[in-house]
Amino acid sequence: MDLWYTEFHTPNAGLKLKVKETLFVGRSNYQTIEVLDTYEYGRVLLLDGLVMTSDRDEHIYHEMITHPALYLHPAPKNVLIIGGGDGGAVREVVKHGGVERVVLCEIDGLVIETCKKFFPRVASELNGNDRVAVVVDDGTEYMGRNISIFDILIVDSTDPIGPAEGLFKEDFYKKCLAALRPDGILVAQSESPFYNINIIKEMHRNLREAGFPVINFYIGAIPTYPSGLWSWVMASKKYDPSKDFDPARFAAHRVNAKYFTDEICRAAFMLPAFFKEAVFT
Ligand code: AG3
Repeated sequence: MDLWYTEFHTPNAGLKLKVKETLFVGRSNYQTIEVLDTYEYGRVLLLDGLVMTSDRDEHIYHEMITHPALYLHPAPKNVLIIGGGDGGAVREVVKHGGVERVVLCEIDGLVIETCKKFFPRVASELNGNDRVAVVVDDGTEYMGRNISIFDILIVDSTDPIGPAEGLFKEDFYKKCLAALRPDGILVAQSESPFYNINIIKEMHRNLREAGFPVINFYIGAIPTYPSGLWSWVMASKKYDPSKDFDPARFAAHRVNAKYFTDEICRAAFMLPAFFKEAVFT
């Protein structure tokens, strides 16, 4: 008998994966955590039934949530990641030799433990790298204790329902601004432009209200996420991806990546007409 997993992206459409085996089901204080072994995408991490990470396409998401900001900032040294308990974003950040310290602040310790066990390639830098600190805490509270410290802050969250709801609000973005150094850069995953353009519009409004003068969205293709078309937002007080990428920095040090290139890095900020119209007019 065939076993299939379905994530509904709307009541009438979704992602369907044929399952070899269910490897783990657990329940933390925050959410249900599951690991499936699938035929097409390898191991898949589900939080509250939604796909977060798959062996086959996680690199796209993790390269795109990290490298653009790490190339835009001229000398990033201190990086904070909120969420991202699978460790994929950490793995990409430490590829930048100039980064001295990466803090991963994930609210759910069981996500970290589960990923270390079932996704060793994704979580590879969560153990034994002395540039990496793993903190199990609420991101907002952690930032409150660390003012004007970070060059880059990455919000690698779930959808804005459940534990991550607050991470899309103006109040949270104000705290991000305070935790960043004056020339720091905030990056957050910003959902599917195809299905969630209203969330994107609201994030844009909330970031502006919180006091970020430079706000740019960018896109990439993630096959296992709703609609396959995904987006991230980059906000700062200073650096602007539409003019401040320095070709010399790309040339001087290249990271080993499978999706990200310096060309992708510029192209990703070129937005489809419907996106621009909905968010900026
Ligand atoms: N972060 C974004 C996941 C959003 C996917 N949404 C969905 N499947 N409905 C995932 C964490 C990866 N480090």
